[in-house]
Amino acid sequence: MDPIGGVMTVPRYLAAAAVVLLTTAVVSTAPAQATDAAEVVRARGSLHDLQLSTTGPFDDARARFLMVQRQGSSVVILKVRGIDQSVAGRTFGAHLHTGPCVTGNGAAAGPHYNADTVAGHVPPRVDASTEVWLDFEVTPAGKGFAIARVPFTPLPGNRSVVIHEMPTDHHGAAGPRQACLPVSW
Ligand SMILES: [Cu+2]
Repeated sequence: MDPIGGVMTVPRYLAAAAVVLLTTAVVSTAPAQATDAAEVVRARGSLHDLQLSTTGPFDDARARFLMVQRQGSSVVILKVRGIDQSVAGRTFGAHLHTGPCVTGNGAAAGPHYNADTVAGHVPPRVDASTEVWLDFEVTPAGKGFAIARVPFTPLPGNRSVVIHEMPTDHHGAAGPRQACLPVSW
């Protein structure tokens, strides 16, 4: 596991399954018993600007989000495109936050979704196993891709993926909030 980027090694079959789900128009749920079924959460659309007073690299960007929850763990994928190519090669922090994605209001997204906090642990552990960290490096074509696997299943709500200005550090901090994608389920 890379504690900085939050991108963990994912079993190849899981990554392949997740990519297929993300790129296929038709959703097919697992055919196994109900107890073994996967919950699939999807979101897509233009990013909402959280820095309205300045021009930013995500002003014209779009994103797709996929989360597959199964047997107590989740595989989460974030794909971003339309990023300004001037930031190619830079890494940006991104996380699942508890609150909604509201244009111009970064605070509305609230703190990171943290499974330890949800479980009532004080203080909560903050790392890529208790939170969904989706840092990505921008390609020369202005795209970003992140995949993470976490040993918990985030609870439903009106939530958001927030993209920050910096890579995520050991404390989970990544600088000012740049843009967000609404994720509700
Ligand atoms: Cu964040």
